[in-house]
Amino acid sequence: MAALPGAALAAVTGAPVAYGAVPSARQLQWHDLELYAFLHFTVNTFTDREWGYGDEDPSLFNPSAFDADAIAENLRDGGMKAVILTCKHHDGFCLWPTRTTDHSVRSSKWRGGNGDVVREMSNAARRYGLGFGVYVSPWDRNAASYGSAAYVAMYREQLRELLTDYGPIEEVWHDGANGGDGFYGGAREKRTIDKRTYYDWPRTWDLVRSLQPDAVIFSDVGPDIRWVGNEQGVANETCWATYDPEGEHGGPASPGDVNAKNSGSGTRGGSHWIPAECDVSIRPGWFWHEAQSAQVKTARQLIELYYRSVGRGASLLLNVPPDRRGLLDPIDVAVLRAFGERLRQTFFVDLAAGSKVTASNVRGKSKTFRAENMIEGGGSSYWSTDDGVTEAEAVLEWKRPVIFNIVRIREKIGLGQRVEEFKVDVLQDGNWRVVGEGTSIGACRILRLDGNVTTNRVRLRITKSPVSPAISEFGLHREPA
Ligand code: FUL
Repeated sequence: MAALPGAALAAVTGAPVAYGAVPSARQLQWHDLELYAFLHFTVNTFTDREWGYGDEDPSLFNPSAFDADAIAENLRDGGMKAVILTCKHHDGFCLWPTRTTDHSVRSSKWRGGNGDVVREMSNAARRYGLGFGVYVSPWDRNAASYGSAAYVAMYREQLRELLTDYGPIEEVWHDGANGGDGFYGGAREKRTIDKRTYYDWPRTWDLVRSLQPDAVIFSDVGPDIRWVGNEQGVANETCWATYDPEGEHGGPASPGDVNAKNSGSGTRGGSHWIPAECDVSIRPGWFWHEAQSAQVKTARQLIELYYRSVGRGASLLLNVPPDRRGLLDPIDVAVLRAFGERLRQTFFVDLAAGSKVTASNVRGKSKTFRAENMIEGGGSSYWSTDDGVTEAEAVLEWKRPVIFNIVRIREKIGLGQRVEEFKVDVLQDGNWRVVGEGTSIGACRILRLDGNVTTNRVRLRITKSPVSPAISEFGLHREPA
């Protein structure tokens, strides 16, 4: 059959080819969370310690008023999208009635030995619309078998229980910490393991994948989510989602053995998509200590951390430890509420939405890739340029001036992390003035400007990119004073 007239002219420009490593479906889902909570809770809450030795009497664990719903409600009001519970910390005490050891809630007085913190917390999380994740410490200072193959089998069994019996799991958190000495069933000695080989991580991760294919796996080195390299809740100003981890002394990396100097920035052009997670506690310690109640971070400090983590393409994992009642401390709750409220006030209105948008180049002159896509929300569509056009600008215009102090930009990360440098300008008195600039964008880049800006024209300039940019969001917001 002859070609239809005009068919050659109508050749549609397809989507840009993905650049470098791209996120998996489970990572894309995780990117939407951005902000979620950590709950450090165990016998340490009652002994006032950070790392239990492993010889704690299980009857010490006896929260007087544990209320998972109340905790979940507080977290939701604080803007959290999920919660990760320390189901077992280094001391080995299990917050669920595991079949692998007696060292658990089953041997405590709490709920007459019939309680299950993991059950109550996971159910409550879902009731409040929060995802649920599990922290299970690979290091176990209680287990007599620690250091032998039998312990690794036990660790996997604990994961199997948690990943089978508690519904969908959002994230599985593998800590790299290992201090060596412990109770170990009464041996009270130092046990050293080879961090690279002992846990045989690839096998454990296969197990996680088979039981919870949608869960992301966190460790110092991924495979899905990487540690940011500090416990202050801060990513590098330039933070790539791509990453090639290396061991502390070079060579292959594994949990507990990573050159953390590169964790905050990632690797430009790295071969894997392994975005960073910034973990930090609202208090100096990870567990609740009464003596630290005067040192709870303020809502302003948390906001600052939000911009230095989420605002740099990473996530913020904020620890808010339950107290001895099994509730969040009222001081922490007040801070959480103020933090969540401030985020809502800032991001509720997007001033870009009411603008008229023009661009220096639109891919194939097609509606599919027009610059308006950046301000129309939804996130699935994006502005892109023709192949080979790696510098481009889009201008937003309003009839009446707008006032803002926050710029939020997102790339269409399904196509990889593309942009390397960008600038944001505003038109004032007939001249363009640079008000913000940056490097990596990725899932999210937030610029906090130097005070309020009033203008009726804003320009986004992509100034360096190896390939055509693909921008899914350009938002303008006003953070209250
Ligand atoms: C560290 C642990 O040693 C701390 O106790 C805490 O759990 C923190 C989140 O990770 O490696």
